Amino acid sequence: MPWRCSGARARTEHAVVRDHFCERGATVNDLELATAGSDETYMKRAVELAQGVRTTTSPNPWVGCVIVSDAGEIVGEGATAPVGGPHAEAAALAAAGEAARDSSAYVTLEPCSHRGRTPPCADALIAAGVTRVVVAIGDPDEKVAGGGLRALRAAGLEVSTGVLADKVTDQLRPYLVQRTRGRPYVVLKLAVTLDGRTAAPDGSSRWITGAEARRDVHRLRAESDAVLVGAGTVRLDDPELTVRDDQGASEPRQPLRVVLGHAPEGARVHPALEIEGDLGHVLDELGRRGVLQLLVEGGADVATQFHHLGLVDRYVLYLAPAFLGGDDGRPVFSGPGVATMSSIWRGRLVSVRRLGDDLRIDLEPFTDQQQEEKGALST
Ligand code: AOF
Ligand code: ZN
Repeated sequence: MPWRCSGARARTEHAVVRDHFCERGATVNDLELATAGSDETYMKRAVELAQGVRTTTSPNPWVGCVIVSDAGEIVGEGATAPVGGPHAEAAALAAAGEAARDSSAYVTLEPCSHRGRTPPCADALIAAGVTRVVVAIGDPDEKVAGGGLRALRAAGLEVSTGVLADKVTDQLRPYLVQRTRGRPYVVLKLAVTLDGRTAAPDGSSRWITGAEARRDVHRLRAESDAVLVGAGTVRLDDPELTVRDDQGASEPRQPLRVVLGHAPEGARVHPALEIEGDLGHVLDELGRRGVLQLLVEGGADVATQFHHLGLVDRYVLYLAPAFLGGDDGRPVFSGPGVATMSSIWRGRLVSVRRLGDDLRIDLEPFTDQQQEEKGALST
């Protein structure tokens, strides 16, 4: 029996699409096709809003929120402001004003329940008269950790979780890693020729990749809270490690510059945190300082240490269509690698993108579970 268009209360449906189909005398199947996943549609918008503030909220998470009226109309949108400013929900509620009454809120991360630098978002949603809250993932921060969802439910709001959870888990990974592991999410960046070299025999490495790939590196730095190099790289390359725009001007928010070892006086990397010792402790210290994402930029010794200790969460390789053409150029890693094929390190290919004439290849280590599954398949 066809679904009746008129009078059907469809809080989670996209009313605009629904009306469009109703006018055309659509049947239930058409309607289901058109409206299915509309929770996803609003959450997708919230994810987009969060992405827009990716580089400005740290050490807070980049969160997006959309307020949707009972009629399915978006009446308010918001994203996390820089530290000390309103959270995503507060911004979206402010934009919605009175229209937030009886609405649904779509938030990428569980609303907070604590009074930190700003009042609790769960309370703000309740006070504004929101009746349903759709959340992608929980907030592992110990100040929240389920408290936001409990507060909303206790106040009688309907709460759904898990909408676009995988997408948001990916999007917020550095935040989630730092809050659960106490250490930053580690990105190892390598710029390499196709014959696997990072510098010529004389140490010169400017530039292996083209302008577009270098711009991308600046974006990678902009989303990182700290950039780390070894003291050797400081002596050899004298890098500045700042985030610059296309005109070469410094961006207002700069990552913490970290040198493993001592950076000579007068080096362009100053002011920098000079730190030595066990890399695990270095990461603990950076985690304590609120570093969510650490970008490791070189050189070979540092890359090798991070790699061998299994401390890299993501490998970003910029591959230039060029050869140094011998075995005397600088390799990606230093010292002995694995002795035999059965010990080879293989990563999971996350993405391959073309940037001008170069390629950007992202790899992740396999998780323990993925390793086990692979092992089971190959035996
Ligand atoms: C939300 N919505 O948009 C964000 C949240 O110091 P505060 O008061 O700014 O609180 C920071 C904590 O709030 C942060 O560690 C995380 O648990 C949460 N972030 N929560 O409801 C947001 N950015
Ligand atoms: Zn909040």
